[in-house]
Order: sequence, then C-alpha cells, then structure tokens
Amino acid sequence: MSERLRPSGASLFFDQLLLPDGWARNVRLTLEGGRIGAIEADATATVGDERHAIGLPGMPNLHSHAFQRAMAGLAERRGPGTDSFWSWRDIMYRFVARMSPDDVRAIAALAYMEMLESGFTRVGEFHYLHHDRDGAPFTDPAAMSGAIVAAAADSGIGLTLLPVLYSHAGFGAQPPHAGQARFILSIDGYARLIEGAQRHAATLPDAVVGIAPHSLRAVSADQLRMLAPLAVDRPVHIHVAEQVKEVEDCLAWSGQRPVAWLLDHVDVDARWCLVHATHVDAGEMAAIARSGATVGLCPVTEANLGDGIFPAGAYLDAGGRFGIGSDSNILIDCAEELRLLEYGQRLLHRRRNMLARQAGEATGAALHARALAGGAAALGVKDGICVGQSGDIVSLDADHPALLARSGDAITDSFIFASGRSAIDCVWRHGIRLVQGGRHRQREDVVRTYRAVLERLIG
Ligand code: NGQ
Ligand code: ZN
Repeated sequence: MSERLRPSGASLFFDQLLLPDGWARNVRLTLEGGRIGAIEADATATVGDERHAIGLPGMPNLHSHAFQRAMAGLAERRGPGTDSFWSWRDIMYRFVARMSPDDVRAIAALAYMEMLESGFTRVGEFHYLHHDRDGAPFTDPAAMSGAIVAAAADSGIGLTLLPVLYSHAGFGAQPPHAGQARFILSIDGYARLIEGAQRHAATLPDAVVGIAPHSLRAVSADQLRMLAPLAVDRPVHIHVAEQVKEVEDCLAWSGQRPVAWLLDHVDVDARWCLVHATHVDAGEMAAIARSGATVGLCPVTEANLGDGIFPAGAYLDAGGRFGIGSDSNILIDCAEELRLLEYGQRLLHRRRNMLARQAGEATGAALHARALAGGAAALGVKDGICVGQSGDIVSLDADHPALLARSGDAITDSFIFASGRSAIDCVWRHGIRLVQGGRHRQREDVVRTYRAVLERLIG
C-alpha cells in the first residue's frame, strides 16, 4: 500500500449503523491499524469523534474481470449476424490482445476506484490474462497478477485474487483458439503462478489468494482433480452454466448438465463459488444449497450479455447462498446489482418483493444482508462490522431526498431501490477513508493515467 493510503487511528460516531444483528443507534466505533478496535452502541459522541448519520458494511464484489471496464459500451453496436455472448467474447478477445501489464494496472485501478465509490470494499478478481501479447510468459510469470495487486494498492480496495487456470477451448479438452493464447497454462505453470501471485499479494494488508478453474469448457476433468491439493483452505471459483450453449455442449459431452456434472465429480463445498449458475434445474439448486457453496450472481452483466435469469426465488427457497459481482464491469454499481436481481424476478413472475422470504421482511435489506454474507464467504473473509474485522464501511448522505425520514431497514431499501450510489458519502476501506462526498481521494490521478492508456488502446 502506498504511503498516502496508510491507516491511522480514528473514532467514528454514527447516528445509525448496520451491525450484524441489525440497525443500532448512536454507535461509536474506533479504528486501529485498519481494523475495528471497539464498537459501542447507545453511546454519547465525544469531542474528536468524526460524526456521520448512516453507516453500512462495505459490500464484497465477488466476481470481476477488471480489464473489461475499458471496453464498456464498445460492444453495443449490432453486428452482421445474431449478436450473442459469443460475438461479444470475440470483440473482448480482440481488445485484450493489446494490453500490457501497465495498461491492466491503470484500467483495474479505475475499475476498483469506481467499485469503492459505489460501495464495494473488496473485489474477487477472476484473473486470466497471464501472458505477454505474443502469448509468451513474462519473465515473472505472475507479472499480470502483480499489475492487479498494484491496482488494488493504487485504489485501496481489498483484494481476493483468483488466478485462473485456462487450458482448453471447449468440453473434452479441445485445443485453445489463437485468441486465448494469453490465458493458457498447464497445471505446473498454474502452480508457479499461484506462488508468484501469493508473493505479490503479500504486499497488501489483507489480501487472499484463491483458485479459479475458468469453466468446465476451459479446464478438463483431470485438471479439476489435479487442482484439489492447491485448493486446500482457499476460495475456489468457477464459471458455470452461464449460457444455454454451455448446457447443451456439456450434455453432449457428458450426458449431464454442467452444475450436476460438477457436483457429481468434484468435492464442492462451502469454499466454492459457482459464478452465474444461470441455467439450473430444481435438483441442481437443491444440490448447490446442500454443498454450502455460494452462487456468484452478476445481474448487470448477465443482462448485458443475454445470459438469462437465475431462478433466485426458488434457489433461496432451497436454502441457497449467493453474493453479487460486477463481472464484465459494463457498469459498476453495487445497489444496481441488487436492484436488478430483484427486478429480474419481478418482471419474470409479475409479482413484487420476490426475494424477501417472509411477510414483513424488507426486500432491499434482505438482499443486502444475504449478498454481504455470501460475498464474504466466497472471498475468504468474514462479513459485517465486528471487532477485529477490517474497517470496511460505507456512509450514506442522510440529506439525500430518497433517504429523508428513513430509519432502519427502510434506509437499505431506499438506498437500493430509490437512490443508488448517488446517496453514498464516504467509504472506508481497511480503516482509511478513501471516498468522501462520493469521490475517491485519488480520482484525478487515477483518471489521468487511465485516460492516457485508453487514448493509446482505442484512440
Ligand atoms: C470471461 N465472461 O472469462 O471474461 C467470460 C467470457 C468465457 C463471462 N463469462 C469468456 N461473463 O466465458 O469464455
Ligand atoms: Zn466472469
């Protein structure tokens, strides 16, 4: 972490603060060395306390491909055929072919700054761009992971780095396409990458390094088995069942649907995050719930890429756990991910308050609490504002019109459905106030560097 983002001691006083067992009033919270030192509810503010009206825990963003932020909006023009996820991916491959580690650092720093400004305080970076532009490994095989770690340090966001194993173009270990050359690793190369990534990540205050087989398309059944020893005690993330074509190809290859195949052949447990899992049947949903795994939902990207709508209500009925991610970073907005998750269900079922589970439950507050718990589990950290935890806190502007005369869960509901990020005032991450008045402290520098990179990549 750079000098300018060093944590210091501070005491914060919130009129209302969302703690693990609900909203508390008049809460005095001390920060020590980046962590929460003490929490006292029904307290009296003392001189020197920094006063804020409303505070919530920062949200984990469990799935990001940071570099894709730079092409957001550039794949929205109709092509000659039927545009799909796969035609978007061709455009994305052409874009990624040009990026250097410094480019990735600048783009990721911009994306992470925007995440912080929207209320995300930790990112799960599902990182598969490993090699140089000609497909050859860098001298440091983890150089690109180093660029991601540097971007996390530049922005101050918490990082769960998920270096990705990518070896094949399709089910049954098909040879990779030319456009995938920068991603390709063997199991041995992957083990070295994890070591290198761990070395880079050790420079951050509370980084986690996990394991990420890209998908059942890109990693063979044998490779999945060989990953098991590397995966001990780490988060494990995989893309699964995002597109109907993937379900069809998996059925043709194995006779099973992707989630069913995964749960049958691999020991999936609470360390796992199944990203998307859009196309699941009732049996698969129940099996995911039993495994304790988290489903990583990315509603904005899933809408943008035409993936489909995850059956979230039925999945919650089955007792399933989920978190949210910004994936392609077409738009970076924590509240919007939660809002669209609920709205997809409303549009599909023509009902309201779909993801609250019982009468009287506040929908936005319930979504927020579930995504917080699921996201933290998926990223290998503890959730919520508790003593000993990293000081990852978001304050809201109580004078925002959408929040006037609100208290308790009505605040969370109004934030998610009625104001979104425009109500965010400050964001602390590891005890440092990185965002104030909705703007990151390093916004100008980060945007200046990003602008130079974009002018070269696109201009
Ligand atoms: C990715 N993104 O890895 O960036 C993928 C596209 C693929 C999403 N799945 C590539 N949303 O899945 O083959
Ligand atoms: Zn993804």
